[in-house]
Amino acid sequence: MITILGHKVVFKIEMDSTNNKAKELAKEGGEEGILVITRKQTNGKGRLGRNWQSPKGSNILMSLILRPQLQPEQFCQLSIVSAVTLCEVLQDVTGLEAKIKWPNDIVINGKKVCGILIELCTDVHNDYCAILGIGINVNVPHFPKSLPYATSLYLEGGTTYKKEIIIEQFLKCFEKEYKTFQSTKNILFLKKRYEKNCITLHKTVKLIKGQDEIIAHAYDITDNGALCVQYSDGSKEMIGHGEVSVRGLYEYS
Ligand code: BT5
Repeated sequence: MITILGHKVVFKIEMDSTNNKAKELAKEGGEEGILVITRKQTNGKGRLGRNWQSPKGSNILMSLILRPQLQPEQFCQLSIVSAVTLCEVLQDVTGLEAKIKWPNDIVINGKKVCGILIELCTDVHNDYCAILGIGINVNVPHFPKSLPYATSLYLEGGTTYKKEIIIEQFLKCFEKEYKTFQSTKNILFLKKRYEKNCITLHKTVKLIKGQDEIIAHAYDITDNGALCVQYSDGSKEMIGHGEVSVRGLYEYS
């Protein structure tokens, strides 16, 4: 039963970014669970200053205001909780083999179908909020040449999908996982499900940090969601979200 998430929906046909709008509302004191949705973004944002492109109408573009009872440094684990939930919801709704590319891209057949962007902000009372932004390519029939590694549910499944059903399912399932996460304060409760669906684990990957690229073997994720890698000289490192980009050697970036 949905009790909090999506209890109030703010919809506008066009926005610069649903994350920006949700952040603006949160800063003014907007309560937990407000869902911001649009049909078109003029300045859709990805992580690390990248952009998110989406043609009008065919896709899900949404952001949730969250006010978790957590330390700010635990907020990034929300991306793991949301990635597992989204991956499973997309599998259930479409029957397609959705998978997670660490930390939180959802891919199908090696191409990206969904991106997640979590941003932190403080409101007028200096309380922390997290903005959970989600872009899902649902019914888009083709992508520009600049996005060779993007795909949509339509392209993979050969049929159109109802966006409302995906959103509803996600809110219902995420609310449950979000509550558990707040009570346990770590991602142990869904680590096995993350591992089962993660295409990065137990693979040789390329780590990209600025201009530097280094090959490593991804052998585990920590209880906080960091990726454990081992280099060819045997040394090991834990990679946190947002520190580097991780790419498979053969699949998309
Ligand atoms: C993400 O960033 O994947 C997070 C994307 C979050 C988008 C949502 S939409 C609703 C909410 N409001 C916002 O303003 N943002 C959130 P990142 O991992 O940095 O991936 C960005 C990269 O993915 C880009 O540099 C492109 O290469 C690629 N890309 C852009 N648009 C794409 C699309 N529609 N499908 C697949 N890949 C895309």
